[in-house]
Amino acid sequence: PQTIYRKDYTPPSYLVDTVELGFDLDPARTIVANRMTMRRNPDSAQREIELYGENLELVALRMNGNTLGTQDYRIEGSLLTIPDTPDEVTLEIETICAPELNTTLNGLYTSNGNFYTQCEAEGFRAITFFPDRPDVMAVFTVMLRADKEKYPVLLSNGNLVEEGELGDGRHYAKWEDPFKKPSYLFALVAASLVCQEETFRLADGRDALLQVWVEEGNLDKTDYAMQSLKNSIRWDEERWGLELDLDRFMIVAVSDFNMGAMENKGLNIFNTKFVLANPRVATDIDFQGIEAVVGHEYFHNWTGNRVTCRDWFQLSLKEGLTVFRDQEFSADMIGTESGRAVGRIDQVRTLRQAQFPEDAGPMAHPVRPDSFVEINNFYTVTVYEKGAEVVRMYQTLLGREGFRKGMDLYFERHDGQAVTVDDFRLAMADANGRDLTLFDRWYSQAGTPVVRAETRYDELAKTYTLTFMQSCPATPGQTRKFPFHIPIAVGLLGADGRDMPLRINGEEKGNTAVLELTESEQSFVFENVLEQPTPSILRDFSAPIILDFNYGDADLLHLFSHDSDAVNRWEAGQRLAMGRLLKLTGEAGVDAPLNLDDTFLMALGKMLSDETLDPSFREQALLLPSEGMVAEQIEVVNPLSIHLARQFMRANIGARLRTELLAQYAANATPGEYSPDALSSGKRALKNLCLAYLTAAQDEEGLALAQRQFDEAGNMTDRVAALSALIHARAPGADASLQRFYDEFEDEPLVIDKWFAMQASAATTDVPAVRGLMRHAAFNLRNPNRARSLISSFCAGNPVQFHAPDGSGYAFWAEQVITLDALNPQVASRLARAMDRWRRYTPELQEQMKKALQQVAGQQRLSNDVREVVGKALA
Ligand code: BAL
Ligand code: ZN
Repeated sequence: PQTIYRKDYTPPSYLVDTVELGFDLDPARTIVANRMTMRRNPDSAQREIELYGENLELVALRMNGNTLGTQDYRIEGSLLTIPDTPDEVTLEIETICAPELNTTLNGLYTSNGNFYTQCEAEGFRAITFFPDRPDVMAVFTVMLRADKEKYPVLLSNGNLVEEGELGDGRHYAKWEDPFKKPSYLFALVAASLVCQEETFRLADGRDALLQVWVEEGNLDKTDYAMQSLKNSIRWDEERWGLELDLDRFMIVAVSDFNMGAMENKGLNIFNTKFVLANPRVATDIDFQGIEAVVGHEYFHNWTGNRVTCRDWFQLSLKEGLTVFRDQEFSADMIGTESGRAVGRIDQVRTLRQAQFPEDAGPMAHPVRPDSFVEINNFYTVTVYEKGAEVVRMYQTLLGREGFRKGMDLYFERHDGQAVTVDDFRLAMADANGRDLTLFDRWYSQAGTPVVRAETRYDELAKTYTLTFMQSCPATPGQTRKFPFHIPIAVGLLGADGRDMPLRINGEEKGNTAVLELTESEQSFVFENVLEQPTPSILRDFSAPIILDFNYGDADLLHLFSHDSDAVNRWEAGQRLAMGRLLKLTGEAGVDAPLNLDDTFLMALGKMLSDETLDPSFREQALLLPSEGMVAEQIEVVNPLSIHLARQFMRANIGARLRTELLAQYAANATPGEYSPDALSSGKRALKNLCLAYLTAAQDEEGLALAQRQFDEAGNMTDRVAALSALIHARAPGADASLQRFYDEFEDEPLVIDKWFAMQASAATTDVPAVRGLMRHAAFNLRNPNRARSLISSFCAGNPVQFHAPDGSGYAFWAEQVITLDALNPQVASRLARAMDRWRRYTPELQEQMKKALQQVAGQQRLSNDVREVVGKALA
């Protein structure tokens, strides 16, 4: 397959001013008429019109009224080229496609008999021939025609301008989007749906119509999405001065969807997972996800749609920025400092769990990649979450006000344009009179920087010197790295646990100083330091780096008890736990007896029972690093040793902190009506973690509590937590409870996804058991949520069984990647990433993983998506 390089970017040869699309919708044979007015781009040296089209039957092509024959144009792969074209052109193109045969869920497809589209990144070319690239922005008018009984609802972007009957049972609707947009933001829905709607007064006094569309039977699950949408609109007005620019804003939920959701202009299409919720079927985490994703897609209206990307290498321009915005939104919705910190801890966990491994593996790429084979493979944690960290660092370096000035300038300069991450960086720099040249390296260099810290206290001079040395490991295609511009927030704790006032070069810095690293080695001298301090480095996780500092246990215990920065307080606990997990893993690997020290357990116990702290924070502080995170710290990974070590630790916590766990289980009950607010969900999280530890220890009372909680649960959060605890503890009631759960929620697909996922990730579920679940009547490989709930949960979330010594997990993986690839390359390619880190396992496992990778790579017919992933893994 062909690699596309960022350096090869050239402007489009033609610009499109207007597009009129006519759809005669039929599942087997949809006719698309496309009429577009185009003009030569003065910025292009190219003379030809270039259009992209895939899986389309070309029926007619007319230029300025004249029909073109096959001698007038060329088609090579997906590129249609018309040479010798005049400066101004009207093209009329008629094509046919078959939505019901489209299992890729890219372009126009059917789901439960309804029509939906997904065009980002390059799905529009499966709908009609078009210069399908984000820097071609046009004004769209869309006419939809379909059977009225089957598809009573006809939606597209922008405003509804006309609708009516066509006779013979068909009807039509005409939509106009007043804003020019790239083709990836086009959408249509033709379906039998119902909606919750509301008019909402915008800050400027206009009324907007808000709608949440779902399949019949789901209207009892739309309140939270609607509320989240209203909160998002209000928040964007208040925090950034950004208003909704349309009269109508629609969200449509569809159960077959590759991504989480899509920000099509005025017509967001969502995976049902991020719309449908009520206490009976959705967990606290689901509610949080809905708020975040509804916010995310809404915020794209400015960061993505009004200002879009020049090319797909710039994807993080909109994604990193919009993730940052949705993170800030969620934090502001909680509204407390400790709630904000807990959200930040979740973000750090995601980075370490998923992004750091990506940055250290075969698919490592800069936030702004230099090349790709398949752009769909670059909707990654690096582009999204590391991209959000990069945006956050601007705010850390410039302050909140300075960052806002940069955002204002960015919109002032670039509204209506397709731009680059350089443009964003320059807006930030110019608005603040700062030179941010070096900051570009966060976009251009892959890999997680490692910052080693050393300290020296001079008792006589009363100075404390912090020296930092930064480096960054080589990544594919990038051997040499240059120093990054890294903000490191630092505090110093005295022996009494309080923050010391900080002074550097005679300047008072308050309790937290943001130090700026720009060189490979730099020292900072704190003055007037009256006693040897304990350093709290990288407060609030001020940069996406690995901090290499040799903390002793005493320092960590001190920070765990006292650090005023909640993120670093949590971090101290994680370091204490990680040290012990690594030691236990080593011991488990040689069958040595396992022991866990009292000091650590006492610190955990004290934290658990400290009721001055939010339950949600205590839950975070007690949650151990995952098996995957432990694996990242080890040179030669044996997943079984890690699992045994971590299980030993969990069981020990359960047994030796039994009294405290039972007490906190009782103290954090949330009687009364369910509410997904931060305090209640934090209490449930802590309570359910207590339950997980007690059952991990096979505590009889704990097991009885889990069964009772399952039997009596009034909400899905408590029900799933109890059932998971029963399954993982192999409790006698686990099987019967699983069956009851299934029977009760058989008609709720999102709950049945949980049912599959819980079983897939249990260490007792081996490959034959997964195959058994695949034969279950409710399993369906074509539905991405369902496929992921079983297959991905097993391959990526059940390390012990996936890495079974007999290689059965890898053989299963290869088989599923190959089967899925023929249906849906995007889903297959995600699953293929489960092998990213294969070179880090024991030689025996490596050999079998390599064999499985080679088996996939050796397939004749393979999508570019999967070929790129396995090819890079084997390279
Ligand atoms: N743009 C693809 C889905 C999302 O990031 O919102
Ligand atoms: Zn996004």
